[in-house]
Amino acid sequence: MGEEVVFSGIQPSGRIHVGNYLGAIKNWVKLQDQHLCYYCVVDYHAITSPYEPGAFSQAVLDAVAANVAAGLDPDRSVIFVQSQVPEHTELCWILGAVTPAGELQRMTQYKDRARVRREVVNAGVLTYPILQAADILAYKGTLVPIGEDQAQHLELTREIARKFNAAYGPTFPEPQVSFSPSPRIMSLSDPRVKMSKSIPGSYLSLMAEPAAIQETVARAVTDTGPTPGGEMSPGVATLFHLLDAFAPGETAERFRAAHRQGGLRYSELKAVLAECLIERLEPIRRRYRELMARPETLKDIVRHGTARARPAACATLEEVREKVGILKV
Ligand code: AQP
Repeated sequence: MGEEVVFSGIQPSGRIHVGNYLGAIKNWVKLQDQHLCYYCVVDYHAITSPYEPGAFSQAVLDAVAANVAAGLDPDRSVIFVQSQVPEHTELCWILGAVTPAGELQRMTQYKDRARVRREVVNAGVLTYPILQAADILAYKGTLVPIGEDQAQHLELTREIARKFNAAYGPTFPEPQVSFSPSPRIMSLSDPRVKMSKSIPGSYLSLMAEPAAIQETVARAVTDTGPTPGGEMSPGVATLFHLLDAFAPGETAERFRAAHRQGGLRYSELKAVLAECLIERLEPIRRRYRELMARPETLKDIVRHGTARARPAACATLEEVREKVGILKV
């Protein structure tokens, strides 16, 4: 086992998509061979966005199934659900006492939801990054594999760790970020924004059936007109990112050469990309279906992960409570 303690999380807030996979999960799978890895379905984060309570526990199991189907191994990695380890929320409260409120208001994700998406913003959206810091620091995480959209939150986690250490003595490492080669996959319907579970039409689900893959890829935005200097437009660049990730190298190179020569036919590119996606995602889809048919196995995975995560989080909390001066009777 390597020396890094890896922590990362995913929200059970919709269909897990190829952006989540290429930006995060694929990297998680690789890291589990070398390090102690904690991978968490962050359900308390997800309830800060509109959601369906009656379907929520199923959505959590669905996220567990998708991650295991994509290659996370419950024996090598600690796979668990945030709410099952209440030390995360307790640590969140304590860390809130060293977190500057102004920093929270500066977070792009908060500003985006408050202003751009015009949601009624609850306090949980504002304090979200403190809970994220608690998730990581409860395990004294040193390496955090995430997509680019989470980089600002991780920077705040580092600041919170520094502030806690300065106030109460050295306790937490400052976790480092780990980006995959595709840290930001853009939306298929609007390449100016990232692919996102909560934006219908923006994403391609990792579990999509062949017909849905063909349809989603066929609908993907390419060019809205000629690009200056024959540059690749953002929509076409996204298709090439997917091609690089899911097609054989020579296929991507053939289409790149066609683009350079001005002879790229988008319909052909999309058809080939869809075929590659169908083939490469088929084993994930099959494992996912098998797991979803066995809810008890999924619950066992969560129980097993919780039993491994909780002692580590409890040990950190005990140390933190003592340093902060909390009464022990
Ligand atoms: N488009 C993306 N490209 C690369 N990485 C991405 N991630 C998310 N979108 C992309 C990374 O996936 C991990 C899990 O994400 P999350 O579920 O915690 O939340 P998110 O980033 O907010 O994901 P979504 O899909 O956009 O969900 P909603 O719409 O619910 O907010 C993270 O490491 C993230 O960086």
